[in-house]
Amino acid sequence: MPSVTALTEAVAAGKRNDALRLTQELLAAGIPPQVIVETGLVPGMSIVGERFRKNEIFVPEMLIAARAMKESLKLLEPLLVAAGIRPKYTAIIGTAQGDLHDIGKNLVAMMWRGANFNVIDLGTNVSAERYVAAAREHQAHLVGISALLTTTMPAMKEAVLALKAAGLTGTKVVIGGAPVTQDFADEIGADGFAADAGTAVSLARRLVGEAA
Ligand code: B1M
Repeated sequence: MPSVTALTEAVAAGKRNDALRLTQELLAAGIPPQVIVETGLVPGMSIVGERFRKNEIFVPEMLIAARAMKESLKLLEPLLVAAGIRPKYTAIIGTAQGDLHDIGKNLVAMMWRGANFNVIDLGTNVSAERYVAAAREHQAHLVGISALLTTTMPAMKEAVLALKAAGLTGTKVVIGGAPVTQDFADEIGADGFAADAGTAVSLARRLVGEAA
């Protein structure tokens, strides 16, 4: 009998062929796709996030793990869609207006997907109005804003203020990026700050009311 724990370990180690094979075996053994995602893939990416946060692994290992997760998801996604199963939480993410840096933002998006969030990526140079419109349209539980330039931190503030002024009571705002700090998050009224992609996952889970 294949084990979901083996799948978790394959994802965490970035072994994509093993991840694919184990997913096939689990499906053949009758394990529902949602159970494979929740008990196999998500814990695998949680391990990756935690190791990254502790500087035990770096960006390349994280990308390799994500690739293993994607191999497995390729098999699972059509089955989940056919069964009408969608992730419980939706997150919007983008880089602040005027800012074209997207490597960190993409890592956070990838890790949120690994935590089974439905992530809508607005890309870079995102205006306050676009964050608000997307949060409203998708009834987002989270909006994530990334900034890498000190000169785009005011745009981040503008976006947070606009999201708060829009009265989207079910939407929490998370900010991050190299020049951003917890003090800045407190100052502009963001609901949370994460220093890295691993922490962004535990923060997101906490903010939507799931155990971190
Ligand atoms: Co730019 N750049 N850059 N750059 N660039 C920096 C950021 C800079 C620090 C370099 C330097 O001067 N030492 C500097 C900013 C100085 C400052 O404002 N304090 C700088 C500058 C000045 C500029 C330009 C103005 C240069 C110019 O044209 N004169 C220009 C601006 C363009 C613009 O945005 N309008 C510019 C352009 C570029 C490139 C296009 C060439 C390229 C970006 C390519 C791309 O992103 N697709 C680039 C790059 C690559 C960098 C450096 C070298 C690397 C950034 C990066 O990707 N880091 C950077 C110097 C450096 O950091 N060493 C630099 C890796 C990434 C994984 O880390 O993004 O911090 P990071 O993400 C982390 C965390 O911050 C966190 O999690 C991630 C993973 O742990 N995180 C979040 C990020 N977003 C988060 C969101 C969250 C939570 C956590 O919640 C939503």
